[in-house]
Amino acid sequence: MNACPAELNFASYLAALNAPRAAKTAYIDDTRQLTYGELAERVARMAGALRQLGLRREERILLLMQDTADWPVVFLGALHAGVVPVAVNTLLTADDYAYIVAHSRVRAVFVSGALLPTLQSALTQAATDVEHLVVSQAVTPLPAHALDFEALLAAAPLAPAVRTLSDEIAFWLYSSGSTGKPKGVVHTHGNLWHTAELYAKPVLGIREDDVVFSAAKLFFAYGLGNGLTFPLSVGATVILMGERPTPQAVFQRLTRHRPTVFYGVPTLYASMLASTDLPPRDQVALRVCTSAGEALPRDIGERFTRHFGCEILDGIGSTEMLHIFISNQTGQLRYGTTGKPVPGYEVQLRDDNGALVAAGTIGDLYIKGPSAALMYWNNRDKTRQCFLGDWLKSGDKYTCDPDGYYTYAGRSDDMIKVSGQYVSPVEVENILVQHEAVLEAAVIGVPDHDGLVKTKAYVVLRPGFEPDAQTGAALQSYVKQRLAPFKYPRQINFTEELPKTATGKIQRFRLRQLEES
Ligand code: 3SK
Repeated sequence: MNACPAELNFASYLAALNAPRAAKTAYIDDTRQLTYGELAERVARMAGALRQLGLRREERILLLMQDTADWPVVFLGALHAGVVPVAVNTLLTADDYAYIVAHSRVRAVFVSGALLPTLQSALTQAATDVEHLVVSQAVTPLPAHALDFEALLAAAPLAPAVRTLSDEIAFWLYSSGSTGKPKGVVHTHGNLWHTAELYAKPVLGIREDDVVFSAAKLFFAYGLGNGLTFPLSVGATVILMGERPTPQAVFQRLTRHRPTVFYGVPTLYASMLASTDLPPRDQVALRVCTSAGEALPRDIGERFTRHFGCEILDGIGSTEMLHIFISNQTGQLRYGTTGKPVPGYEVQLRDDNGALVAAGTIGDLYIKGPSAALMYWNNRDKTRQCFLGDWLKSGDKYTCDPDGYYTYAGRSDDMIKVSGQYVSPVEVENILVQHEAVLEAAVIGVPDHDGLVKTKAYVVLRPGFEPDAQTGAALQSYVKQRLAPFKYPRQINFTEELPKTATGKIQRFRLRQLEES
C-alpha cells in the first residue's frame, strides 16, 4: 500500500482518479443517473457556488439530505472548496437539528425538499449563523430567500480545487450516544483515503466493475464509506435509494440493478430472510455483502449464504474510526464472530485496570489506526474519555479466541453483572432468537426484590405464537439448556417492538429507563 500523500484534497484526488472514466455511470438514484464526468463537473460547480455564496475555507455547511445524486455533489463540492460539510441523520427531530445547527455554527444549509419543514422549525428555535438555505428537489414552493439547488448550480462557475493537507479537517459527522447530546466527530481528508486503502480494497476487494448498494444511508459513517469513499476510489457504480430500506425496497434494487456488493445491517438481513418476497438466487448478482451496526447472528449469516451463495462479512466500525476496523474476510469467515483486526489497525482488549485480558475473557475494546477522528467538537471531556493518545476506547466489550477471532459481547454500558459474573446481553439474545417463537429479543439487567441484578428479556414473538406463561417458560428453559445457568432470563416481557436507533441498533438503555420509571 502507498503512503497517504501529505497534501491531499480527497475530492480532487477522486476527480483525477476517475477522469479517464468520464462516460461511466457513477451514481444511479431513484430518478437520475450521473456519469463520472458529470459528477466531476457538478462538484467543481458546487465549489464555485459555495464561493459565490461567500463561504470561505474551513467554514461549515449542513448537509441534511436524502440519498440522491445531489448528496455526493454537495459533500465533494464542499471538500473541493475547502469548506467543511457537516452531514446529519435525516431522521432526527427539529430539536436535534436546532442543537446541531447552533453547535456546528454552519453558515449554509443544504436540505432535501421533503425535510424542509422540520429544518425550518429547527431554524426558528434559536439564533443561528445560517445565511443561506439551499433546497434540493423541492416539493413545495420555496420559502423567501431559499435557493433552488439546480438553479444555484447552473449559475455557478467551475472552481479549481483548493490545496489541502491530508491532516486538514474535511468533514464532520454527528454521533448519537446512548445518552446526552449528539457529538460532532471531526474527520480529515486523509481518514477517507485510509478507510478505502485499509478496508475497502483489501478486505472487500472492491473493484471498478462492481455495482454497489448500501442500505445504510450516506450520512452514516458506514454508508459514507459504502456509497461514496469506496466505490469512487475504484471507479465503481453506486445505486442510491431515497426511501427507507424495507426488505421490499431492497429486493427491488437487488433484482433491478443487480448490485455485486450489498451493505446491510443484521435486522435488515433477518427481515429479508423472513420475507415471502425473498428473490431466488438467480435473480440477483451478489458477489459479497457486509454487515455492521451490531453483531450478525450466526444463523442469519448461514441462512443468507445458503440461499444466495454469497458471504456476509460481518465487521465492526465506529463513527470515530470512520469505518470498519475488525472484520471477517472471504476465505476465513466465521459466522457468529466479527472476525479479525483489519491489517493497518491494532486492537486490544483491556480489563478495568487497563491490563490486557487473557484469550476468551471479556475486555473493553481499544483501537489504534490511521482513520481516527481528531476530536469531538467543543467537547473536551468526551474527547479525553474516548481519544487516549494513539488509542481510542470504543465502548464495546469483546472476547478474542485463541485463533484471534473477536466476538462481540455487548456495549460496555449494557453489560450485566449477575452474581459477580458478566453476562453479555448479546449472548443471551443470540440464543433466544434461535428459538422458533422469537423474532427479536433484547436483554437487560434489572434488580430483583433483594436488589440483586438478574437478566430480563424483552421478546417480540413471530406470528402464531402466544405471549403467555407457557411460551415464557419454554424460552427460559431453552436458554438454560444452552448457557451457564446464571445467564437465563429470570423474567420475560413480551412486546410488539424493540426501541432501536436509526441504524437498527437495539437501545437497551431505553428498556432500562422503562424499568426505572
Ligand atoms: O456500526 C458499525 O459497526 C460501523 C461500521 C462502519 C462505520 C461506522 C459504524 C458505526
